[in-house]
Amino acid sequence: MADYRQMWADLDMDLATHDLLCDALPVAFGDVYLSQENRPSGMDYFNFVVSEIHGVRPAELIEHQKKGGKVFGTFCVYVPDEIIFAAGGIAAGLCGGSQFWVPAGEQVLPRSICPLVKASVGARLSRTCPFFRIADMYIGETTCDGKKKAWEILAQDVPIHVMDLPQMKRDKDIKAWEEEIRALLAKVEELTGNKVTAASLADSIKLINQKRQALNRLYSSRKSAPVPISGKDALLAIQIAFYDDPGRFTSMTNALCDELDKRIEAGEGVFPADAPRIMITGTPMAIPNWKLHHIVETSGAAIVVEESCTGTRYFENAVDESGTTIDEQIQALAARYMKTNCACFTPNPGRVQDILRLAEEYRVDGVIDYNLQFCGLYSTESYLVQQALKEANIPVLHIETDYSEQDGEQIKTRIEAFLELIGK
Ligand code: BJ8
Repeated sequence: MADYRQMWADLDMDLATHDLLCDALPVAFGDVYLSQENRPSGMDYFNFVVSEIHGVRPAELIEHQKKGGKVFGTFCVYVPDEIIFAAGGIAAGLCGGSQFWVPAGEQVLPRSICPLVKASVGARLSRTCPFFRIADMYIGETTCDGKKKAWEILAQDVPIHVMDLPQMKRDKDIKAWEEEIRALLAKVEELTGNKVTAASLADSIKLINQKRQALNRLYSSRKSAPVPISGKDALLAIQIAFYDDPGRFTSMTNALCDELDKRIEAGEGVFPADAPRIMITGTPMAIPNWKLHHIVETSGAAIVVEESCTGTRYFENAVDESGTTIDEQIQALAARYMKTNCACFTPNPGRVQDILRLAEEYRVDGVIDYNLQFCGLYSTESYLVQQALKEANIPVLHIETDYSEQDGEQIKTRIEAFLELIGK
C-alpha cells in the first residue's frame, strides 16, 4: 500500500493499533484469495482495491469533502443510496467484518451482541478505520435490537440519523417507509446544502440500478457449470460494491463479466463441473469476513449464490425508473426497498420463497444456513428456513459462528461431513 500515514493522522486515527491491522490484512488476503488458482484476470481490480483498502477510496472521499461534499456511512441494505447521491453526497457501507474490532466494541457493548454490531462500534471507537472516521454522518436503521442500541452509543461520537424501518409489509408500512425516505432526503439536503431534484434523483436511480444490473450479471454467470468464478471472488466483489464509486464499480464488474462470459463459452471453470454447488443463506458477511467461503471452497465445493445482504438481497429488484416527480420516485424507492426480505420482518415468507427459487435457479446441491452468533432474528427464522428446505428435499446445514478463527477446524469437519452426505 502507498503511504497514507499523514491522511490517517489527519483523521485522528490510532496509528500504532492501525498498523497491526495493516500488517494482518495482506497476510489474510494472500492466504484466502491469492492462493486460488485460475482466477479471472478481471479480479485484479478488486485485488487492488483490497490492497489499498484504507488508502485509495478514503483518499477519494476526503477529496470529495475538500470540495465541500459530504460522506454518509450506512449499515444496512434498506438505506437508499439513491437519495444520498442525488444530493451530491457519497454513501459508503460501513459494516464491520473483522474480529480485529470486536474487543473495542465489547468495551461498551455486552458480549452477547452479534459480531457485526460489535465490530462496527469497535471500528469507530478504536479509531482504526478511515471510513468510520471520514463519514460526516451515519445513517442507522431500526432493524435489530443490537443496532438500535448501538446507534445511541455511537451518537455520542458522531452525528447519526436513524431511519425507522417498519417490521411488517402492509400498505401502511410501505407508506411509512416512504415517509422515512422523505425524512432522509430532508436530512441529506440539510447536511449537503444541496437540493434534490427529480432530475438528480432520476440520475442516481439509474446509477444504482446499473450497479445492480452488473451484480445480477455477475451472479447469473454463477449459474453455469463449471462455475467460472469462485464464491470467494464473487463475495469480494459484492463486499467492495458497498463503498466503491458506483460508476467505476459497475464498469469493472461488467468487464469481469465479459471475461466470465468467455469462460462459460469455453466451458472453463474454477471448480470441476461436478463439484457440489452450495448456497449460503443468512446473515451478511461484511469485508473482510471470508471465513465460511474459504472453508467451504477449500473443502472442494463451490459456493454459487448467497441469499444474504452481501448477496442477492443487495441487488435483486430494480427501482422503477419511470417516475418524473420526487413523489413518484420516492414511491418507487419505497416499493423496491420493501421487496427486500430481511428476517427483521414478520411474517417473512418472501425470504423462504427466495431461498427455494434461488436453489432452483442456481441448481444447488445443498444450503448452508449461516448465522452470525447472537443474531436472534436469523437464528430464530432458521427453523422455518430449514423446514422448507427439508420439505423440498434440499440438504441444509446450520452454522452459527463469529469472526474468530477458533472454531475453524470444527466448522471444516462439519462441512466435510455435509458434503459427504450430499454425495457428490
Ligand atoms: S437487511 S440482515 S443488513 S439488518 S446480523 S446486525 S440483523 S443481529 S445485519 Fe442486516 Fe439490514 Fe437485515 Fe441485511 Fe442485527 Fe442480525 Fe447482527 Fe444483522
